[in-house]
Amino acid sequence: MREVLVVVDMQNDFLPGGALAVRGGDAVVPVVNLLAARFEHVVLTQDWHPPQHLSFASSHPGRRAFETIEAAYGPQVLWPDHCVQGTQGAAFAPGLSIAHAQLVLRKGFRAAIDSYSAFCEADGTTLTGLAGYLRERGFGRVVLAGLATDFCVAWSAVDARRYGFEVTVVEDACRAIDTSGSLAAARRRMNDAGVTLASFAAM
Ligand code: VGL
Ligand code: ZN
Repeated sequence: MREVLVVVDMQNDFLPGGALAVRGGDAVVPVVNLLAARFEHVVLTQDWHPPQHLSFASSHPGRRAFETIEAAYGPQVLWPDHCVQGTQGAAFAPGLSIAHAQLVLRKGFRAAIDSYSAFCEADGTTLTGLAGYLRERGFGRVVLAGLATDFCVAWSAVDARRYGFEVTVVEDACRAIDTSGSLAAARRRMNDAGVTLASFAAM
């Protein structure tokens, strides 16, 4: 079966020192590079928000980061401002070395809709076009790595199953934010969706 590696949000703001730092985010850069070298086909995703994005706590006076609000489409976790379009924080990690990546897919660019998933935005209906792209190119299996395990990786993995792909998440090529039990919940949702959780050594 033709397979593609999707590398999720390996951006400065998710590394230590960044606006929404993921613990150990820097440690997975070399692992992701090694993993990517084994794949002929690689897609990179890039979280890409306009200033004053709905997911930013700063857009909601009186609210703080990591609180949850009720958006028009359902619950939305509020984050520090991160991955603002065109900023250094939104740029790929300097150590990321995947020159052969074939597509960079940006997501979260609509002011009023977040998008953890690389396939479908948080309103549950707005598609990014990735499923169509991967299908047209004949891929049957999607392998995922990157940041963060419990948000963009997990949502992308579950959606990839929903759109009919075989899915493997390389857990040690990912790191989690883990707020309010989000990692345990994400692993449960991935298991229930039929996502295979693997280690780099098993790849
Ligand atoms: C992400 C929270 C907000 C991620 C993106 O890449 O997992 N998490 N935006
Ligand atoms: Zn984001």
